[in-house]
Amino acid sequence: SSKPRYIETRTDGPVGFIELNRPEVLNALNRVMVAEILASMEEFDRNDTIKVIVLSGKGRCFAAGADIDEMAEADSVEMELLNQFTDWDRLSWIKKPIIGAVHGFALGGAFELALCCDLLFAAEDAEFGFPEVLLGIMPGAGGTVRLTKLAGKTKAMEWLFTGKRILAKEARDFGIVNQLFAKEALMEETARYAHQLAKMPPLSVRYIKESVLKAVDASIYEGMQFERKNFSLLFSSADQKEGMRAFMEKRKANFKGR
Ligand code: CO8
Repeated sequence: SSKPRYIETRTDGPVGFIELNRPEVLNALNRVMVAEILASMEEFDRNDTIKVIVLSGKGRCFAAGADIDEMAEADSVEMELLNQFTDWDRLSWIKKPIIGAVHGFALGGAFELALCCDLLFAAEDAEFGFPEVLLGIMPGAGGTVRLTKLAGKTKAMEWLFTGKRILAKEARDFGIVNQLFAKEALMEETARYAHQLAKMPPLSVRYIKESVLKAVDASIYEGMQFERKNFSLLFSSADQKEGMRAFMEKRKANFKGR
């Protein structure tokens, strides 16, 4: 595949890194960039050696949102025909855990991208928000849905009506962010965590991710039926046999992802 223009990717053992790389406009997400993010996520997802994906931004911030220049003159028929959000739908089919690392701004579409991550780490200077309302629009890539599911209707309305920024500590207190780090330590700590997570039995992690995402969306009954199937399925993996044998033999398990 040809070299992406707006992102940079690299791997370090079992961890695949994707960095938004358009710092001169604060990593504003244009459509090509979103397509590149998706293509690289799918490539990492297919790559057997990669167990965890890390998403971050180069320069001053994670990203200041969708590229406003690109959509300023659009009309609604154009927007409809673009069907740009199919890329975002594909994002929810990525099976491996995605860790977002946010420093500085994560606004608009970039906040939506952060909300698609399975775990979110942030620097103490991180600021999240949906400023769409100030542009006379609203979120379109899941913002009203994911923020409401995560933080509840009360705060979601407040934040979305005004575009008010959510500072790092508040984001952590509302469960939007898993953990905060000093700005200088964010990438190192995120990488360390990703490598630890990569040592977990990959099939367990995969089905846990699927089941949790299902639970966000489904009734308790439906979620539990789904969980039960995944639970049973893990009993035909070699890692289940290895994990339980290792426990009984009082040794460390050696997981293979099969
Ligand atoms: N789009 C295009 N260019 C941008 C964007 C953006 N979202 N954000 C910043 N830039 C550009 C600026 O125009 C500026 O360019 P130049 O140097 O050529 O003038 C450069 O980046 C640096 O930005 P500033 O000079 O503005 O930097 P400041 O530190 O003064 O301000 C802010 C930083 C507060 C983040 C400010 O840049 C800002 O308010 N940006 C826009 C934030 C915003 O409104 N985001 C939401 C966009 S709408 C959206 O995301 C809709 C999502 C729905 C679909 C998702 C599909 C991907």
